[in-house]
Amino acid sequence: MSTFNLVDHPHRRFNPLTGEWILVSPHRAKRPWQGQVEKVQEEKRPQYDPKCYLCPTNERIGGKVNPDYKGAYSFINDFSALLSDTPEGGEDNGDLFQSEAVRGICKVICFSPRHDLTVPEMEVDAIKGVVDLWQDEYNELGANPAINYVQIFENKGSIMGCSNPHPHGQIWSSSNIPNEVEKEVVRQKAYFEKHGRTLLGDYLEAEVEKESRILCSNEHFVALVPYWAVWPFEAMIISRSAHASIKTFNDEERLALADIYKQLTIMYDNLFEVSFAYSAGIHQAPTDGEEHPEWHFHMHFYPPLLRSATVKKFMVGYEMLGNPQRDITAETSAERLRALSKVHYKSAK
Ligand code: H2U
Ligand code: ZN
Repeated sequence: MSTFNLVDHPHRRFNPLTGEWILVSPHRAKRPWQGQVEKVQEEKRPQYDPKCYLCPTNERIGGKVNPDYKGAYSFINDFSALLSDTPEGGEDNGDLFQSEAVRGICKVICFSPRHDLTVPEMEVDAIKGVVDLWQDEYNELGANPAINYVQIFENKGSIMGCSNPHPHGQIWSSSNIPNEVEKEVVRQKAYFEKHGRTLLGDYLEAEVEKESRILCSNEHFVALVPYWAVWPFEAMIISRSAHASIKTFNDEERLALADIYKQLTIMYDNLFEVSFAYSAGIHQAPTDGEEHPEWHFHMHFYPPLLRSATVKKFMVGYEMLGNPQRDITAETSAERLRALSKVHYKSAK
């Protein structure tokens, strides 16, 4: 038997942010692939679509009319999952029946008035407008005493259940701290108490040294495929300094976040020459009135595509019952993404 290595042998990797393990089966990535690999023909969208409920001046489903907005624009979701006037309450019937009322405010953010654009095709200055609005929303929603967490996210592509191709994201802010965030609160707090430094600060330092999982970077941010990635081309953007949240980013840092968001999404689009679907979102300090020196700003990208513009990974079987699994290693994914052109495939044509 040969000696163990991460390139050839099945192994599991630990995610220090969540405390969960993921199974890696690199030997399976060597299987021949006989399925589809075709490119998809993407429809060309108009700059303005009179039937789109996110385009400027159009009427939304509930009857409200969008202003003739020129940059990033946000509004209260007409079908909010959380409501600000839910009465306090819940059920506390022993260990088995627990429930609790949740209050919150949900918003939709149009990234651009242009119906035909996506983040990788927008100008960095225009993307900065989105980042500026994220900051304003985090500050404003977070200042509300009823709001203890502000989840900013983007669902992109119909295969992610996104209902409209107009570039947009969402914010769900709530009185409770959601599951994924709570796991990271616990793990980052324990790490900070033990080491006096943020978990992601130390992780980023080690990754920058190793280089093998780094995708791109600028003065204030680094994008990488995390060691513990679950999705085939999962990535994270991590701030070089340990900002607990977007609140303390200055103008230059907001521009740098816009820049790396564009760099990463260009890589993504270029991988299969298709507008790359994903769910992405910011994880940052809860707005529960506590100090959170353990928190380190980061953004997760969870894209489902695996082999081509149409073949995606399914989280099923063992993954639903045991734990997630991947074939291609995080290092191989990083290598493939890094090798791609830095110019968006559409503008290169
Ligand atoms: P997706 O990003 O998943 O497509 O969601 C778009 C959101 O826009 C969705 O949460 C909201 C939906 O409730 N929406 C409105 O607020 N007004 C509308 O007129 C249509 C959609
Ligand atoms: Zn539109």
